[in-house]
Amino acid sequence: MNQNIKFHQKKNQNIQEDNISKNYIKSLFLKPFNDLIYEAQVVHRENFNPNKIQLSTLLSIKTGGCSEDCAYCPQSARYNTDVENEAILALEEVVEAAKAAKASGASRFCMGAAWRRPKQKDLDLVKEMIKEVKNLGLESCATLGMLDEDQTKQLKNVGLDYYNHNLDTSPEFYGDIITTRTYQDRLDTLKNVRNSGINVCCGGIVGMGEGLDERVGLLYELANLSPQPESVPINLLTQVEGTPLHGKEELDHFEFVRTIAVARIIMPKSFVRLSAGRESMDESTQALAFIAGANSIFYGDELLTTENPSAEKDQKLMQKLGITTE
Ligand code: SAM
Ligand code: DTB
Ligand code: SF4
Repeated sequence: MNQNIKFHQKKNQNIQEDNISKNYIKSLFLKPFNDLIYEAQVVHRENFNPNKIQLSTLLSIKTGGCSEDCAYCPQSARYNTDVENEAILALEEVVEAAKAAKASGASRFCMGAAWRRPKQKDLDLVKEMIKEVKNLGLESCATLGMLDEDQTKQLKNVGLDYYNHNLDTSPEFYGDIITTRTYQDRLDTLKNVRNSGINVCCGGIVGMGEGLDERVGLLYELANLSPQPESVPINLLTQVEGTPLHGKEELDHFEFVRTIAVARIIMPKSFVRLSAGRESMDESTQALAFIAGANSIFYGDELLTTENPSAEKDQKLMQKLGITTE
C-alpha cells in the first residue's frame, strides 16, 4: 500500500476518535485546491465505491405559509415570494409521486413540510405516508420541523428511516438567519431523532453571505455530533426573490467544492449530499463535487419549491461520468 494511503487511514482513525478542532478544519479549507481534493478523494475511496451515488427524491407535502423567519426560505409567510400556499397533500398524491420516484431510480423518498413543528393530526397523516412509501420498497425520509421525544418515537414506530433537520450554519452566524428558533432547539430535535433510532440527515447551507469561519463553524458542529450524521446535505443557497437573502453575493463554486471536500474528510463514513444549488452549477462543477467526495444528490425536477436539474439530464451526466446508483 502506498505511503500516502497509510497516512490518510491513520488520520481517519484519529478523526473518528478525537474531537475535530476548528483549527484543523480551517487548515483543510486553506490547503491548495488540488491537495484538498486529492486528500478528500483518498478518504472517499477508503470508505465508499467512488463510482456510486445515492439518489433521494424530494416532495413538498405541505407548501408555504410557514410561521418561521428563515431568511433563505421562500416558504416563510413573512416574505412576499411566488410560492403559493397549499394544504397538506392527500395520501394518494404522495403515493403517486413515490411510485414515480421509484420508477425513475431513486432509492429514498423525502417528504418535506413547511411547519415549525407538526401537529398530531398532521403527524397521523404523515405516518400513513411513511407506511406507504416503505411498502413501495423505498427508504423513507421526512423533514417536518422540530420534533419532541414522543413524536420521534411515533415516526420510528411506523418505520421512518431518516429524518432531515439541518443546523444550517454556525452558531455564531445563526442569529443573522433565523430568530424564531434557536440553535439549541435544532440540537434538541437532532438528539430526539438519534435517541429514537432514526438515521440522522443533517447539513446546512453555504452562500448566505457567511465567511470562511462560519463554514468552518458549521462543519465543526456537524462533525462533532456523536455519532456523526448518516447523511450530510450541503446546500448552496438558491436565491429566491422576495426572501431577505435574495441578491447576496454568490459564493464562488470552488469554495462550494472545498466545503464538500472538507465535509468528506472530517465525516468519512457519511453520505455527503450535493444538495440545493445544482441548477446553477455546470456539469464540471458537479463532477468536481463528486471527485471531492459527494456521493448523493437530490434527484427529480423539483426540490421543494424551486427547480432542480431534470432526472433525464442527471441520468445523462451519470452516464458521462460512469457513475451508477446505490
Ligand atoms: N420546515 C422544516 C424545517 O425547516 O425544519 C423542513 C423543511 S426546510 C425547507 C429544510 C431545509 O431546506 C432547511 O433547513 C434549509 O437548510 C433548506 N433550504 C430551504 N430553503 C433553501 C434555499 N433557498 N436554498 C438552499 N437550501 C434551502
Ligand atoms: C435539504 O438539506 N435540502 C432540501 C431538503 N433538505 C429538504 C431542501 C432544499 C430546498 C431548496 C429551496 C426550495 O426548493 O424550496
Ligand atoms: Fe419554515 Fe422550514 Fe422554511 Fe424555515 S426552512 S421558513 S421552518 S419551511
